[in-house]
Parts: sequence; structure tokens; C-alpha cells
Amino acid sequence: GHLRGFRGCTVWFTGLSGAGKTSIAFELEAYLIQHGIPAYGLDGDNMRTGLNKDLGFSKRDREENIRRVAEVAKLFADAGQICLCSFVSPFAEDRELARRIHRDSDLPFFEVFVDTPLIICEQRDTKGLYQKARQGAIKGFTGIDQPYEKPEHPDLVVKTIDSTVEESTLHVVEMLQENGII
Ligand code: GGZ
Repeated sequence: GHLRGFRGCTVWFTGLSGAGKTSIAFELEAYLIQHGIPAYGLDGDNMRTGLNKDLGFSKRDREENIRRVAEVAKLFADAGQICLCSFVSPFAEDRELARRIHRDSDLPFFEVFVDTPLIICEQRDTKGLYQKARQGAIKGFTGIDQPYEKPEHPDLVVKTIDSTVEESTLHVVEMLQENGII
């Protein structure tokens, strides 16, 4: 793409809490910036503390969270950025809405399933949230007492068990290259 310039798009990472979505997105953001490609990451940390701070984790609130994030991502993509979205986004219909919001504006959208088994996420339990969910201190935790609907036709599946963050990131880079984005 150097001749026609960089084309904006959205890369949507979905997976359980602790699957590694944000780690891969962060590494990818660094890679892209190093190569002169504008990229920006959205995740719960920068969306749920600001624009979406009125939202919790009910099915309805997650749907609204994803809808707003997708609208923001669309604007970043439209402005020529590669927008990296890391959200549990456990419901297939919400992810479909995010895709549709992009499609309606002719912006490329890639769904990346960060496929890390629950047992591994729970073993890692980097924030102690799974333990709290098991004890009942957190209600409606994805994978414990709320469902995670696995993507049926993701653009890419990244298995994190036997690969490093760098290896997983390269798979996403290859996907962007194969699709003429970078
Ligand atoms: C799932 C929860 C919950 C519940 C708090 N269920 O590992 P984390 O901590 O940083 O990622 C999780 C994050 C999920 O926010 P999202 O905006 O990605 O969710 S969604 O896309 O479903 O709207 C976790 C923390 O917030 N967290 N409570 N009940 N994750």
C-alpha cells in the first residue's frame, strides 16, 4: 500500500478475560508505529473509564459497550488509523453489529479470536477476578456465570498456549499484509 497510502481498518480482538487480547494489541500497536503506520488501541481501560463509565456487565450493557466502541473504532478507521479493539465481546450478535457498523461505511473489519482456554485464563488469573467470580463476589463473569460465544467464522484464530506474544502478533501482521492493509 505505499502508492495509495495507508488504509484505515479495525482489528477486533475477542476472547475471555486474561486470554491475551490487550497484550497482543499492544505489541501490534508498537510494531505498526515502528513501521510508520498509524495505530491506536481501544480497550476496557480507556473506554470503560470514560465514554462508557455508565455501563456495567449485563448483557444489555455489554451490547451498548460494544456498539459505542464500534462507532468510535469506525471513526478512527475512517481517519486512516488501524484501530485495535480489545474487548471480551462475548456475544456473537454484538460482534456482528460491530462488523456491520464498519461494513456500512466500507471500512475493513477483522475479527481475531484470541483462543485461550478458560482453564488457562483461570490459572493465570492476573487480576484475581476469576477467584472472585468463583467465590460469587463478582456476578455475571464471562466464562463462569455468563456465556462466551466462540466466533464461528473469525478472520483469524490466535492460539496463545504454545506461542509468545510476538509470534501471535506476527500472525495478525500477516493477516493485514494478505488483505492489502499494510
Ligand atoms: C467479564 C469483567 C467483568 C465481568 C469486570 N465479565 O481481564 P480484564 O478484566 O481486564 O478484562 C475484563 C474486562 C471486560 O471488559 P470489556 O469491556 O472487554 O467487556 S465486554 O466486551 O463484554 O463489554 C475484566 C473486567 O473487565 N471485568 N467484570 N463480569 N469481565
